Amino acid sequence: MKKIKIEVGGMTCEHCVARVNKFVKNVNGVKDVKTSLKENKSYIETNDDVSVDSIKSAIEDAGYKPGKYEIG
Ligand SMILES: [Cu+2]
Repeated sequence: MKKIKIEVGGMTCEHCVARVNKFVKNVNGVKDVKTSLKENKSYIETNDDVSVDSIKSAIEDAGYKPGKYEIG
């Protein structure tokens, strides 16, 4: 299990949060996603083989901007 914390730019309301959660959850191997509008961050739990790039792509596909991230 891996934990990824990543900044998400461009969210303005809870609909944005729901959209980010939906797109990130669709990535293979993602177990849980919690996104905070206040912090502009997503907290993601994944299988070990999930790459940060696949998470970034999902955020971009949702229409938002992935930023700095931490793994651990
Ligand atoms: Cu919104």
